[in-house]
Amino acid sequence: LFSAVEMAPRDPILGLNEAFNADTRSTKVNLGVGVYYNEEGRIPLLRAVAEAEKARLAAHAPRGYLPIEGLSSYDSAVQKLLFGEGSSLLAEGRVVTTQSLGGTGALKTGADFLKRLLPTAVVAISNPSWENHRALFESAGFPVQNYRYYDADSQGVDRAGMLADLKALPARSIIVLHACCHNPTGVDLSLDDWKAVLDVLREREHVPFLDIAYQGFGDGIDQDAEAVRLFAESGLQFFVSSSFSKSFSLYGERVGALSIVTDSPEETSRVLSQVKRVIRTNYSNPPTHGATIVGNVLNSPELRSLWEAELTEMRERIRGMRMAMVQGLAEMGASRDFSFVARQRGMFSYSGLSPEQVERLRTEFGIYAIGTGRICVAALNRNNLGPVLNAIKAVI
Ligand code: PLP
Ligand code: TYF
Repeated sequence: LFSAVEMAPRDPILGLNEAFNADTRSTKVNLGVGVYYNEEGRIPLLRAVAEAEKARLAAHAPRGYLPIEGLSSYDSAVQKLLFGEGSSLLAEGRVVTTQSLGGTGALKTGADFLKRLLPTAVVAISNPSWENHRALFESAGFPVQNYRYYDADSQGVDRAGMLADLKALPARSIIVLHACCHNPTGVDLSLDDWKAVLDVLREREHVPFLDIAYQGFGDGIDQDAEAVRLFAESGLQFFVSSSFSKSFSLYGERVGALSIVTDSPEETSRVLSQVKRVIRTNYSNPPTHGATIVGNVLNSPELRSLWEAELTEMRERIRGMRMAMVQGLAEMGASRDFSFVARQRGMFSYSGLSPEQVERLRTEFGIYAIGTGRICVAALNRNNLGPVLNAIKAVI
């Protein structure tokens, strides 16, 4: 049965993690995987989460099956976070939201549903994008293309290239867009860029699929939902995959959601019935713990404000590390200008380091980054910053 099975390639990011764990140097630093570490270099357990868990444990709640679409108090809290408290779409019953196994699960459920709706469509993702975007949509059966996005010369968005590529795709293509904190570049669209993109999507009847995995890590909860809100006002139908892995530091609990904007409550109930069918034939129904915790935090005024304060602290710590990196390298007389790092948003920076320089960082200094030059700024802290900057200066 298995004699002809070939070794599958490792996930480049998770594979790097394995190499990091096997490294015995005490000075090693992991800037590879996209995980937020606190000032002590640990993945935080948020106080809002700990409080909600304490209450849940004390309640000795039974663990029956959740509905196929997940916990309804969680699903509606997600909707308000994405579309805003006063959203007219929500009031009109035009959003389907189902709890998912992280942001990845939302993408996969959405992709499987779309395959039934648009079996011959092309999917387009940004160049570059999160590695898993291509693999997920290909495994759902779609051909996946790139649209131009990152412009290495300006360290910004190739707006003209992006718009031209979106125009050139076959009508009714599925367009995956990073709503904020672009992974891997850290380079986001401006509001004007979003409006221009929206015009092309409308004109070409493309189906937008907004992926928002870092809400609150850029400029704030509402600010980071700017693109979602703009699309909500546009009258278009679209998909949103969202994740609490980062914003609640609940990576392993797999807490996310798929939201789909429809034209009417009647459409909403038909769409929901089909999404439930996709879920049922994949994993039946989602797990209880993570969504209960997130739902309870979002729906409790005290825990909610505690969470918002902790999220602000994470966002500001990352911002501080960006500034410290720019300033530190300038003061050290680095041979290159790194001021672009301060303009990027979210956890990541496309640092401009070459594959050879990344390789030297790892072999000579025990500093792990992605071969593309992506570094996770959220893994820097006051202790490892100096050694990391010295190493960067040495390899450039
Ligand atoms: N989408 C993007 C852009 C991501 O960077 C990630 C990162 O993990 C995900 C989706 C997946 O989120 P999750 O870990 O919740 O599955
Ligand atoms: O890009 C990252 O580092 C995060 C974490 O298959 C991640 O999004 C990386 C690879 C992967 C799943 C999650």
